[in-house]
Amino acid sequence: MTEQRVDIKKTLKNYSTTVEKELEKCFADRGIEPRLKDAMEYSLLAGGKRMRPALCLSIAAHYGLDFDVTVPFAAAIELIHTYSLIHDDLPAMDNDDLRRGKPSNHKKFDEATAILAGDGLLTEAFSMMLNVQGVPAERVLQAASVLAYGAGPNGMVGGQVVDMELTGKLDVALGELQHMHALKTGALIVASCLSGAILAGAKDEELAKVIDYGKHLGIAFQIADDMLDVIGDEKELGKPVGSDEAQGKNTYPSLIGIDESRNLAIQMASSACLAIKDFAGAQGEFLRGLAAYVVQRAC
Ligand code: GRG
Repeated sequence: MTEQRVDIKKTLKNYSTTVEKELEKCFADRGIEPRLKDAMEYSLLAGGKRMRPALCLSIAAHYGLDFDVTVPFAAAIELIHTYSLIHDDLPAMDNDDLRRGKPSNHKKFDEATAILAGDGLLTEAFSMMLNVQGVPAERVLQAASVLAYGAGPNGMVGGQVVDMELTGKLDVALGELQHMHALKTGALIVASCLSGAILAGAKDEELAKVIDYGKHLGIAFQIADDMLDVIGDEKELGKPVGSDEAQGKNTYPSLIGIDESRNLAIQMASSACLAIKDFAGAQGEFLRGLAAYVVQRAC
């Protein structure tokens, strides 16, 4: 986990700039109701890290696919991520007033608009994916289907339901927490990785490596996110430190303590790196560096 020839922050920024340009075009000149367009763009262009599209782009590039071909698909993943954040902040869910340091979508607009902005983003994402040009149609269909699985009832939406069930519950087991996060946070990260490999036509044995990488990265990312809420980085979190505890959330630090959380995060990032140990070249370095970086943010 120590190689650092690729500047991870700079590379992530480059990916994010590329994706951002695509996101800015998504809803332009389409005759969409101005309030809905404003609400979708308010959250979509609010400065996220764009980590999930970067994973898709980098893995597709590792297997030889041009960025130009992958960018619309990768950007579509960010639409799904943005929808999930808008709905997660709603009063019926986490009831958060802030996201990325700004009023959450329903605070800036209203609840109904926020629900519809999320719906619009999710629907548009699948339209963007299915319209990808430059790769065989069966790969596009398979990649979009992977995203539907990761974002849907067997993935992120299912994880959100488990999260609601566990919130405020006492004596939650570590296994229950891990299951919840594997679905809520991990499934979209895995799907971002896997879809990039599928679009590029990677072989089955390669797909297994990519899934393994994504699963471990997802856990490392979630533990780091939980730790930031405790050790404090409001700039990174975009919401007050201690929000998880205030909401009765079970987190890695609340279950196993901060030191054990740190150890587990480092272990998960190492396992992610191990899964793609044979990825040579700049993308391999970036992907391993990213695994180390998500943990370093919180250590
Ligand atoms: C409402 C269906 C539905 C799902 C919501 C992803 C999710 C499920 C909720 C987000 C809540 C949350 C804080 C989860 C912890 C990990 C996480 C996904 C953090 C946000 O992702 P980042 O750090 O965000 O990639 P940016 O702002 O960089 O895009």
